[in-house]
Amino acid sequence: MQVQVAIIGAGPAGLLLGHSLRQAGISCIVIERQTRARVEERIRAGVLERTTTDLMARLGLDQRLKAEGLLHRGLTLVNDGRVINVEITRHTNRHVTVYGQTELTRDLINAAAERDLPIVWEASEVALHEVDGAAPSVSFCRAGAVETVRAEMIVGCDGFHGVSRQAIPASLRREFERAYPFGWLGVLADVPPCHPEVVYASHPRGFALASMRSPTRSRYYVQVALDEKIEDWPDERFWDELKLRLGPELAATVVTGPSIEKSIAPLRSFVTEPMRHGNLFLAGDAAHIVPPTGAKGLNLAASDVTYLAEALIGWFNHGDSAGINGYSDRALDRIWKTERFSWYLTRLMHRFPEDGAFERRMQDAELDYIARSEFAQASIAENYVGLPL
Ligand code: RFL
Ligand code: PHB
Repeated sequence: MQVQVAIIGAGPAGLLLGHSLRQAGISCIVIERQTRARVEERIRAGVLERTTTDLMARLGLDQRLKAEGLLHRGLTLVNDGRVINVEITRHTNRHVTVYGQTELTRDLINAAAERDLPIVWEASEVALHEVDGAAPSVSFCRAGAVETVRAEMIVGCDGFHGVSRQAIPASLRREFERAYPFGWLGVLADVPPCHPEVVYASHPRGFALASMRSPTRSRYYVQVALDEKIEDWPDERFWDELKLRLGPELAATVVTGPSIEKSIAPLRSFVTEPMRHGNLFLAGDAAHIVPPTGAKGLNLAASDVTYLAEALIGWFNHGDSAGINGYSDRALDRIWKTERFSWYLTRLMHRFPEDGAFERRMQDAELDYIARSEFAQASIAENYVGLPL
């Protein structure tokens, strides 16, 4: 098989890129390791920036997003029970949209067949060949047989644990990493959200987050130590801990119910440079990870794709190499600023085991400053809605 672009990974990055290229008449294929069911059921992000919703609109795939997405014009910070409202729309004239990554992924997968975007599911042993040579290709194993796709360009959208990043020689790669000494225990439940906005709460017992998927489905998280086990967190313990950390005002409106999903995710900041090597490009979590505190991971994947689609369309449809040559620098410029915001909000809102009394006072002083300063709130709002492309 021969295509112009072979895309590895059917997460948001791979699917958004595939649809963007097909819309411009470029032939491509998406090669995914998991089953379709597994990809569709992964519970992850929930907050979409304009960059992401605009991309869905340009693809003409935002009907359900427009109908079911919840517009959020503010976010709420809580410091030990004290509530701070950050009015996103007043400061930025923009909003964010709450719409599950699960739903976005489903919309993209459902539209793939009618838009002539082939997706290979359950491809094992995916391997990249000659990424900086004249005949790049991707091989994989499906139903016991080895298949090869020849492509002019290969894009690695295979997430943090994927294989594409390793196809860039280690001597040419620079990796930057910060692993945090805690994770998030997340719970999904069919109960109405406790608050109309997303809540980020700092508390002596650790961070907590209140979010939602719909008016009847809530998503909550609490900071936990990395060695915590799911089995030690029956629903009742989770709800008690969450309410304590959100503080009395918000705890009063928490409706509890049986969890329908419960998982622990570690927190990490990571960037690899450059994001291009020869005919191989990286996009999304394959190239960078942010801790989820700013709700930026999926949105960064969408902004990478916006840049990369433009670059590849320039190359294939107009013979212009400026976009593909500039892609890595252009994407990294926005990635580093978004890494900064996610790291900052993580540092501000969590309890770090290594912190002493001084660091605790710094967190309190900063949160008090934010509570009283329009300028500080405007800066948080500006970053939360997403920096311009
Ligand atoms: P994905 O979604 O990880 O998709 C990669 C795909 O590649 C496949 N794959 C392979 N395929 C073929 N061969 C291989 N060797 C392969 N290895 C892997 C995988 O099966 C998968 O289908 O990466 P992508 O597309 O770059 O998308 C990134 C986002 O998924 C991620 O950044 C967000 O989920 C992060 N995130 C959030 N982002 C936001 O913007 N807003 C949020 O509110 C938000 N909340 C979150 C989050 C991530 C979380 N977790 C679990 C890490 C909350 C959590 C708890
Ligand atoms: C979510 O709804 O899952 C969510 C919201 C905000 C975040 C992270 C996750 O910062």
